[in-house]
Amino acid sequence: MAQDRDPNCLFCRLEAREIPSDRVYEDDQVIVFRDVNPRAPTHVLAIPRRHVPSIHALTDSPADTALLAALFAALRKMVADAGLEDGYRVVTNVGPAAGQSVPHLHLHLLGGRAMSWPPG
Ligand code: DGP
Repeated sequence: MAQDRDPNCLFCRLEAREIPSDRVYEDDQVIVFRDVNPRAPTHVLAIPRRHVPSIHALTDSPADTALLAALFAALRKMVADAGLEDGYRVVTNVGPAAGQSVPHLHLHLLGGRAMSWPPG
């Protein structure tokens, strides 16, 4: 299993409240907080409490399968809270070539404006 916490990881530090954030949801596996640099009227990030570098590091284990389900379930709650049922986008950048700047798995939820495709 992956190391539970990386003391040098920004999002592990945010999870531990060493770094403040605007937390909008939490449960035993997942926290959701507002992105510091929002790209849409609603822009939150769902992260696992334990350190996972990206979805690429996940396995087929029951624990990882449950973690993915928990991340999406948390975002679905945010969709309902923000009234985004008409449309929204969920993005996870994996690796530097895709623009991942924080190496701790996070799902972006963006909504509240029209979105174009493809992303840059
Ligand atoms: P990505 O580029 O996919 O790795 O997205 C990382 C996101 O994390 C980016 O949209 C900005 C956000 N972010 C970076 N540092 C912080 C922080 O300290 N607090 C919060 N709330 N968001 C952060």
